[in-house]
Amino acid sequence: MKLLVTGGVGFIGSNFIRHIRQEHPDWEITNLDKLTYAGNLENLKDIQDQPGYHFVKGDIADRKLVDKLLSQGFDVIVNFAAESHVDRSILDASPFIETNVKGTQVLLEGAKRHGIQRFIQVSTDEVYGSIDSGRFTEESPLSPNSPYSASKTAADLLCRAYFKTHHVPAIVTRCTNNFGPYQFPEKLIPLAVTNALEDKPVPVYGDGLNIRDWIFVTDHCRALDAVIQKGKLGEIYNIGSGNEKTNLELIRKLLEQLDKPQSLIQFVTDRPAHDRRYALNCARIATELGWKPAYSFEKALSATVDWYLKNESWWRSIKSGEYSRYYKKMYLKR
Ligand code: NAD
Ligand code: TDX
Repeated sequence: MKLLVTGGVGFIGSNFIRHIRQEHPDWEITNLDKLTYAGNLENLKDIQDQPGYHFVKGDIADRKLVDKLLSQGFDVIVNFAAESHVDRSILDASPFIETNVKGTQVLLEGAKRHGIQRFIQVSTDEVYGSIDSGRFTEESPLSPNSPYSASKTAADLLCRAYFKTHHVPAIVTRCTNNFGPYQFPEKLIPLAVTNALEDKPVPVYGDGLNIRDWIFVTDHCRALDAVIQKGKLGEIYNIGSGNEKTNLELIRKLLEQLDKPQSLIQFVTDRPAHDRRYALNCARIATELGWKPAYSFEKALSATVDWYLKNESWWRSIKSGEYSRYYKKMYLKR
């Protein structure tokens, strides 16, 4: 099996590549990544020289490059490459349209021309928008509220259109909030843990009562592995673990685990159009593919906190770079 993984240097992509190396050592992986602020080669340092793994620096929106690469012959494309942070999409949506929309369209065209057997689009639960009670199924209407989620919705629907129109064998997955090792510290869990370790305030948007369903990244990778092997072409699969927490509950738990005072919590101005709650019905992937989450939330959260404690140089070097300019822009005005 020959896989083209895009955005594989980022948080989920790097965990996915590590998972596939372990579970399917005979699968060959080429990783196409632009190395944006979120792409850190350190994330795959242990794998970079292994046989059967190849890295290509480049942009998924670069048609010529994608065409040349796909002419090498691949069975599967797994598209993780994206601008992935909601707050950045509020500051400037342009790179989100370029990568998430145009980049996905370029990959779909390439898949069409080069006879790819499976195209996995890593979409998100955010395409559905917010739900106060109940759970979204794969048939629920799409109602994105941020430029990030609108760009992911466009990409998600392009997959449907290329499947219907051109028979590109696309499958879309919509997962809830991931956490785990190598997550960039602009996202809630690593931001809270690393700020607390530095005795800095932990910003909580609005009243802190927004709810997310948190899934350990390895469970998401296991689900994608099942979709590659057994997913039905043209299908959509919700992926979640039912660990619903308010942001405040989660941050309180993290501060407790780190033995840091609750007074580090700092309420700040809310995110515009802040989705109140995400929740998915994941019966389809359970019934059709036999996937269910394997990790308990408590254990996975402790393992994640331990990882940040043991890998201080990883996050400190990120926090002292481009990130520090973003952080000032994002939080000093709040
Ligand atoms: P991330 O920001 O950590 O990583 C994104 C990666 O994509 C980086 O390595 C970056 O360099 C690369 N990239 C960006 N633009 C590119 C381009 N034009 N060409 C090639 N590479 C490019 O993101 P993540 O959290 O790992 O998310 C991965 C995917 O999963 C995204 O598509 C995201 O929408 C989706 N997703 C994320 C979550 C979550 O909780 N993090 C949940 C559901 C879905
Ligand atoms: O400092 C913060 N304070 C805070 O209260 C940050 C960074 C976030 N929040 C809140 C906003 C959200 O309610 O915490 C929640 C989680 O925020 P993020 O980590 O930014 O994630 P979210 O906006 O929910 O989106 C994530 O899940 C779906 C990923 O970033 C997306 O890529 C994915 O599609």
